[in-house]
Order: sequence, then structure tokens, then C-alpha cells
Amino acid sequence: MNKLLKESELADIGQKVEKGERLGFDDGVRLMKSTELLAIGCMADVVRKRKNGDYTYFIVNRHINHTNICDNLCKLCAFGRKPDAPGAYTLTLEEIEAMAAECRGRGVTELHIVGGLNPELKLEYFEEMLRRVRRALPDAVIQAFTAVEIDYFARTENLSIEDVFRRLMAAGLDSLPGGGAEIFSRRVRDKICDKKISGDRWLEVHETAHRMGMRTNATMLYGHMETIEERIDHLVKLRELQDRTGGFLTFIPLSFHPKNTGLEGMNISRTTGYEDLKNLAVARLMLDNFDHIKAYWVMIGSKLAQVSLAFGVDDIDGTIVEEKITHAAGGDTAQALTRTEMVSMIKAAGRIPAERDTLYNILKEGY
Ligand code: V47
Repeated sequence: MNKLLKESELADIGQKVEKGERLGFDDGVRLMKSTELLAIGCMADVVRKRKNGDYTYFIVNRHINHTNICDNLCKLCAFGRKPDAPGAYTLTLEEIEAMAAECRGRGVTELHIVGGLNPELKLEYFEEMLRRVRRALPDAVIQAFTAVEIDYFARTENLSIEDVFRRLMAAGLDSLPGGGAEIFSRRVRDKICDKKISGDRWLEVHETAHRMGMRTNATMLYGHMETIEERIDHLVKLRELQDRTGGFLTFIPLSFHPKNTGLEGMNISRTTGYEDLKNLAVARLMLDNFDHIKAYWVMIGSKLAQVSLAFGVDDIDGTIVEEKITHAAGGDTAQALTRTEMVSMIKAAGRIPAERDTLYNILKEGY
């Protein structure tokens, strides 16, 4: 065992990690409460290397947010608007098709499409959206609609989750992104997103997607009102579902941005770099059945995302092109990273840059 780890208060957890033993809830709480960041990073790096060798993945993707009009208007979110509020928008199908068409010849392999819960938009709009995007960019994977949106479509159309998926998959849906999970704890959801579906419902939608053959992502929003125990509970629930289905591709922690949200002024500051790195590393250690941990540079900054490669992370998301949700909440990172920037960040960290598709097939390596 590494000397630093051997001499740390976490050496017993280090032994479990070396032996490949599953960590328990109490181990997770101890890790998250510890300030021995380097020891935690060392452990996470062992797991990262075991699972992914020296590869660090990235994807050439584009985000599209079709509407910010939302029935829920969660306190945590600065993006959602009432229909008549200044800045409220809904993209036409033609505009969305044109955005997908702009990606032609630019190597984009994944479109990430999410939006608000807009009561004016019926399931036919989303089916037509998927068909048009598929036509405009036939080879790209369409990763669209959070579990929260899927549940909304089911409720407003009086359909089961399975029926919604059947229709959307027939129109071109390939995969679900991980948004809307927030923190599963009811106590916290009541304070930050009281109208949003429960944690159990979020898990049920993803379980249904997995059983119908779709792979999906998972997230956790941290740095607001949640306790350490609630973070670990969230990770354990994701791990339990992954044990049952194996359908999650990756886990992405999302650091809370308070500006312009309903939680601004409640004495919640942006997360620190220390906390961001610890979260990523502890996620790597707790989620032993997830192949990948992804750093979302838009929320933590590209420099910290690069450092996180030594703290359990094996994937940096992505080229993005245009980002609205974090920037509405005071995010001050760029809108996009180029493939060249991504490759040089990864190389400088001593890793092999690997451009991947949604399913982590390597499309190009050895830049
Ligand atoms: O669902 C909303 C979160 C999510 C704020 O699956 C906020 O690969 C911080 O899910 N501060 C959208 N976070 C982003 C998302 C995502 C991003 C990148 C990759 C993937 C993936 C998914 O952002 C929302 C919500 O959970 N969010 N408001 C805020 N103020």
C-alpha cells in the first residue's frame, strides 16, 4: 500500500479498496467527512486504473435545450421560466433540426437534448423532433430527456413509462441523460425541488429504460442543503439499481450553482475545489459497479476537471458547444471546449486521450 495511505486514518478502507471489497455506507460517510484528500485520491486512482487503464475518454457532443418553460420551477434551477416571463422560449422543430444539421461534418457523435416541462408541447412534438434530428444527423446517438421529462410525458398523455419509451424509441431515442436526480432524500427535495418526481420515481424510470434496452447516465446535485449521509445514501441507491440492471454508463456529480436560483441568498456558496475533488473520488470508490466517472468541466472548470483525472475520473464531458442551465445559474466557464483543448488537457495529465461514442467504444486514440 502507498505510504501516504498506510499512515492515514483511512488505511483500513484502503485495504478494502486494494482487495476489491465493496465499501459500506459508513465507509462512504467516513471518506466524505475526512480531510485526507490525497489519501482518498490515491484510493480512487487505484480503482480508476483498474477499470480504465491509462485511457481518459471524451466525447464530441452538442447540447440542445429546446425550451425553458417549465411547470415545476424548482428552487434549485435558474433556467426555468413561466410561459409569459421575459426570456421564456421554445425552439421550433425547424430550429432544432437546423442545430442538428449544423453538426454535420464536425464529428459530433452525440446530441444531448433536455428541456423544461412545457405543457404546450405534446408527445408528437418530441417524436417529430427525434425524427428530424435523426434525419439531420443519422449517425449520432440521441441522448435525450431526463427521467423528470419522461414522467411528465407519461402523466400528461396518460400513458405508462413503457409506452412513452416505445414511442420515443421508435422515433429515434437511444439513451437517457442523467439529469433530474438531484438528491434522492425527500427532506431535501421538499426544500429545493418540491414539485419534482421523487427519487424512487427517478430510479424507476431509469430501471424501465434499462429493461427496455437503453443505457442511461446518473447524476447527483451536491453542495446545497444535503448532508453527507444523504449524499452517500444517493450513491448507494444508484449502486443498488446498477447491481440489478447494469444499465448505467457513467456517473456525473453536478456542483450546485446558487446564482439567480430560488436558493440564492440562503447562505449557500459555490462548492470549493476541495469538495469537488472529494466528491468525484468518493463516487469512484462507492460506485464499484460503474465503469466510468465523468467530470463535467462546465460546472467545475476545465482546470479542476484536469486535476480530477488524478482523483478517480476517467472521462471529461465534452465539447458541448452551447450550455444554458449552469450559465443561467452564474456558471462562468466557457461555452465549449475544442477537441484540441481536450486532447492537450488529457495528455498533460499523462493519460491517453480516447475519443469515445456514447457507449464508450473508442473512435480514435493516440493523438
Ligand atoms: O437536471 C439545475 C442540474 C442538470 C442547477 O447525463 C443544476 O451526461 C447546478 O444533467 N446548479 C442538467 N446544477 C445537467 C445534466 C448533465 C450535464 C452533463 C452531462 C449529463 C449526462 C447530464 O443540472 C439538471 C439539474 O440536476 N442543475 N440547476 C444549478 N443551479
